[in-house]
Amino acid sequence: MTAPLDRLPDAIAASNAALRDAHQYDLDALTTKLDRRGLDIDTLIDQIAAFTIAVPSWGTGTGGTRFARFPGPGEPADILDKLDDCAVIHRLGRASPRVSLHFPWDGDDPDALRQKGDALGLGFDAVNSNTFQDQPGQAHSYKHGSLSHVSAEVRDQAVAHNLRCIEIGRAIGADALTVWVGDGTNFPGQQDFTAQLDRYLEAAQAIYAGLPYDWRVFIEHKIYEPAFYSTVVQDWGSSFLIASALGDQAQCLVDLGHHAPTVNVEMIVARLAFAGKLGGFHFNDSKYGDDDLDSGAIDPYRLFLVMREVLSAERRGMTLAHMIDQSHNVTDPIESLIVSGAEARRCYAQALIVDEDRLVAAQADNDALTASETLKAAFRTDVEPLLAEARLRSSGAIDPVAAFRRSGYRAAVTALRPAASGAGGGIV
Ligand SMILES: [Mn+2]
Repeated sequence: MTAPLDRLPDAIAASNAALRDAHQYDLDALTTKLDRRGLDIDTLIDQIAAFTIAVPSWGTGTGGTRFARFPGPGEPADILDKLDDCAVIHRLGRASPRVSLHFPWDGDDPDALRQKGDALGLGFDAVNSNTFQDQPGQAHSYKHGSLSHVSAEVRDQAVAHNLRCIEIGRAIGADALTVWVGDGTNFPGQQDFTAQLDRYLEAAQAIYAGLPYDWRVFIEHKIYEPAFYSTVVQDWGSSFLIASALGDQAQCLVDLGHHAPTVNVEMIVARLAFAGKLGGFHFNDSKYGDDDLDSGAIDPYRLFLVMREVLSAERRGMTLAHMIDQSHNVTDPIESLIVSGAEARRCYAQALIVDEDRLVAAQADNDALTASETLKAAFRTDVEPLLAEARLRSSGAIDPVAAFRRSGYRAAVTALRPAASGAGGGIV
């Protein structure tokens, strides 16, 4: 029997053969159009190929909500299965050569992780700690918080876990730690805001002190949930304050879904970049809150505007960690992660073709309409042929979802992997 991953090359070849002529026709048409603007197609394709985005190990299984989880067929049973799925995503989409791991969900065996990553040709992006959930056999509970807990024993336990994450991360070649805590309150008066932040900062300093010299720590904020009255690291202001207090190796991570619905997220990105404290992203999309929907599924224009700020920051020399953080409930997670990586690249490509000279001139003339139309002209451009060509040139699929379906990978792993339990809520 063909091993599931070995089904991909033939499927990619057959799928590409069927689509190649139409793709070339579309690419030629777009080349002609961009040529008129003086844009070099090969340069653009190289820039697009250089934009990569890490997939989250936890996103390869069906997420679920606090009501239920409805697992799909062939769900990964452990982190090694998850890494296989991540390899499928990258081999088809060519946008995600790295995986972001979450501990202790992903075990405690760096040698096994590294060997599997090497065998699959995958690297590792920022590692994530989890102090928002209790694990079997854990000495102290995080029910009432972790890094900001009133008890020093709980805080110490949370710090020790983060230090272990760094240790595992070093062993697998990662160079950053993302810290998100669920700490907060459900009732006014439940905790003192100031004392709580004091405790958080002291614990965060102990983690920071354990960072290797070439590592970064990303502070991730979130407006609410699981705490519904107040959250210790609730907004970019708190995140900036914390990252500033910790030092140069601490930066802010922007999860696109962690803000109030009307907040101007692209402006937050610009502000953090201005301050030199923008470290990375958790890409996803949302309609109401931390919905963790697929990137670009709800508001692709906002994703494009965020990507303009990303590109601007990178053009000024900043190194940003691009990661996906999504929960897939009604789709095949592999397909969602392929499409989400492509959507991020699409908006990045559209940002690359913005007529910046025209935009700057419009701004200088207070010509708001031309400024807006300049952005929309780039956003309206169908850059799919550029994305497909970037994939094709690196042995990926012109249409990665079509190639994935043709491969029969999901059916093949379903036959091999045990059926997943639907019990309990999903990830948060
Ligand atoms: Mn996140």
